[in-house]
Amino acid sequence: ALRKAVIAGNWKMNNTRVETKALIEDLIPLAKDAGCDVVVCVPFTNLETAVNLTKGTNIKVGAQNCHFEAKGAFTGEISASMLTEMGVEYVVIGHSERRQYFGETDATVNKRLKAVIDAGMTAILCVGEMLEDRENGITEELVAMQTKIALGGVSKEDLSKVIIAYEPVWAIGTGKTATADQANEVCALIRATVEKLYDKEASDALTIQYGGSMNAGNAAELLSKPDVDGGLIGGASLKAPDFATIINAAS
Ligand code: 3PY
Repeated sequence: ALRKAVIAGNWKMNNTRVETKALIEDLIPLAKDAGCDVVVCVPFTNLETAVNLTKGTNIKVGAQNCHFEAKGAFTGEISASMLTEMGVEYVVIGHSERRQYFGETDATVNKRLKAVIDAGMTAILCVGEMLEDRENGITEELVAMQTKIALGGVSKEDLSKVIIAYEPVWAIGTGKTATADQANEVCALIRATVEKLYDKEASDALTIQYGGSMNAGNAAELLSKPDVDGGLIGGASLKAPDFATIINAAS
């Protein structure tokens, strides 16, 4: 990676409050000398615990979703200001699990992304193709389209509040990882798409993570690639030593 890396754990729907406390307490000493930015994206119910425990440390806290409206009749949703009030600094937007299971579309991803930025938080925007798309040879078009729609109406200045995570859907929760070259190829394509939308200065500054079964064993090789600026880590972020190995590989 040519840029300072960001290593973010996506805990998904894992860990109770008690488990959150244990994991973060294990992680703090292991991550304290990190040469990259470290984020843990935890379930809503654990945000307050995570923010309190990480105060004064180099670990930042993220949520995994955020509604686009400021308030109102949206049962089960959480607004951006509810998150900022709690000290949350990052929000994962458009993870493929939300797109697949919860009806998330490129249009709602765009709205959520803008709500996160407007609230002063950093959005970790997930894009990526399904296996079928890759087999049909439309990875480039699809990922470029997801990126363009998600960034619609986002100014160049606000782009500094966006991280893009390239997560091939076929590599999520399957144990299959893209090769480092495949990951770099699509990360570079995303960067080229952003350059066309904005300019080279903006695309050079953008953090683009790889996600999809990144783990302690494959992180170093993935992170050695010039366009891979970090990782969004699923299962391996649930074990402090594994997550620490990835942090060290990025430092
Ligand atoms: C995974 O690695 O499984 C992820 O989805 C990370 O977000």
